[in-house]
Amino acid sequence: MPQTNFTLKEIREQSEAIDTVLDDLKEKEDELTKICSKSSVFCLVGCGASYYLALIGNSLLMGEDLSFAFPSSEILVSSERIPNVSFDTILSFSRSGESTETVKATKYMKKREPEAKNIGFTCTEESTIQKNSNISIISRDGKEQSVVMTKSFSSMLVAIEYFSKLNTGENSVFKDFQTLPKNSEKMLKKSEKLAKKITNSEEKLKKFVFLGPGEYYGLASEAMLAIEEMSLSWSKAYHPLEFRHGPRSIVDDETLVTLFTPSRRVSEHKKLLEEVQDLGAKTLAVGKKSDVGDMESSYVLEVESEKENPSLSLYIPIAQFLAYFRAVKLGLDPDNPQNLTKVVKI
Ligand code: F1P
Repeated sequence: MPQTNFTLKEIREQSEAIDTVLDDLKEKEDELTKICSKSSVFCLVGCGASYYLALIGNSLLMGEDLSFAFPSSEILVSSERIPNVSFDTILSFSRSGESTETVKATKYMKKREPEAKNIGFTCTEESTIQKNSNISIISRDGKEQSVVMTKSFSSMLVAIEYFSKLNTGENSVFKDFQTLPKNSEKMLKKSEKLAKKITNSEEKLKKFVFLGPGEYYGLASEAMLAIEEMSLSWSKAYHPLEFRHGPRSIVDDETLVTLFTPSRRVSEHKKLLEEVQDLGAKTLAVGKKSDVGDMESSYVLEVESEKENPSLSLYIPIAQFLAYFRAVKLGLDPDNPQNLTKVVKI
């Protein structure tokens, strides 16, 4: 069994990374609020896991303003398909702050919209994304050795959640996040324990499906990517009720279907999970006790939070731990994922 170290260590460190990024957000809250007060049309860009951050941010901002999220490469390859609107705020997501496509996409959008404000979300000080932005939110403790994004993802996720709350006009948002680091610590312990249990008891599993509606779809997509990158396993992400329209064909007793459950339309999601179980799949319901507590599911992970809408950073560790422990069980090395580099420079 290969000796792996920093990926697991960094997954376990994400509550500290969240705590630190909250300090940066609090420090910049006034400046960010000023930008939000003048923002109405957002463009969000990122690559890989950072594109999934853009997807989550897009869903959160769309409730309040007009928002569009693009894989950075699409800004470059399909620029004629960019909606003909006047973007006033560009959000660039990049752990490294150096992914060529995100650097170029941001430059393209700023050229197209010279008046637009650009906010960089990164883990890397003095990076190109940071230097080129009007203001940047830096998750200093999100900086990691792991090729696969782990604590960088969850801490940058908190940053876009915080920003989207500021954008609703809510002021002094910091108080809404004060219990998050503690709840994150609790979730890390619960998630690691459950991931080990599933990995060790469900030997037959070969396929992993992650389901999430709205802002949870970006989360499901990141869960899918973590499984693919670390364990080289078959993995997919869908909006939950889309699963009936074809993808359910793959379900069998070698499939684990994970549902990231918001506190909305719970009964419909509960029914879907029961249908999937009837097809022979193992299921994992992740959500607040009030939503998943009575769900018919092979496994349930109750999210520790007193909030109506808990931070999505509490939902992702289970997928990261599942990916990690499965990889190690398969004799792979999560610290050196096959075919991947930490930054894609072209
Ligand atoms: C992040 C990213 C990762 C991917 C791989 C290559 O880019 O695309 O999502 O897993 O590690 O880098 P960025 O956030 O640094 O721009």
